Amino acid sequence: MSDESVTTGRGFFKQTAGAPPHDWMNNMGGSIGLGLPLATGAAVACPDRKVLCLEGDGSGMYTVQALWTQAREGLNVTTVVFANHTYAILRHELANVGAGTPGKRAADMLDIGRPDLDWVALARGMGVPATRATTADEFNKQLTAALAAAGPTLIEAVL
Ligand SMILES: Cc1ncc(C[n+]2csc(CCOP(=O)(O)OP(=O)(O)O)c2C)c(N)n1
Ligand SMILES: [Mg+2]
Repeated sequence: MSDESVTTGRGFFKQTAGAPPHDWMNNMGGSIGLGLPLATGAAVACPDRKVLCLEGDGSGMYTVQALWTQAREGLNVTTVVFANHTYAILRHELANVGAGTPGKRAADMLDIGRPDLDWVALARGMGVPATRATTADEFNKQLTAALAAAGPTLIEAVL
């Protein structure tokens, strides 16, 4: 597991406590952009193991080119991008300091929509097969297929 899921991921430890044995790698500092290259390196180091990368959409854009490396090297990585079209954690931080409801200019600094990123197109454009899940049922089917596939895959999980 390469976990850079940021606000989506806070509950995953409890939910995966009884899962088959796995290693869980998190960002040890605060600098985002680690998730995709970390997954890439893990797949190079352990070609016999599946790597699942849990990735925030904002964080993923910092190092999106890692997908191309995964395609070129045929690496066994499934990336799930949590597409909430925002830097959600920074919105929470703004609220936590008591700054109130952000105005338009502040909100624009925290939102990464307009245009929304098309993660399926981004991945395919770098040679990584990709699908979009808009329901939990679609996600379950796509994740099952992705984990069974050899080589890199990406699922855009629309939140
Ligand atoms: C290199 C770097 N640039 C900027 C930041 C500030 N920062 C912290 S979290 C974050 C946004 C994360 O957004 P996303 O990955 O979409 O996760 P979400 O909060 O939406 O769950 C940013 C820009 C940082 N920590 N590191
Ligand atoms: Mg986000």
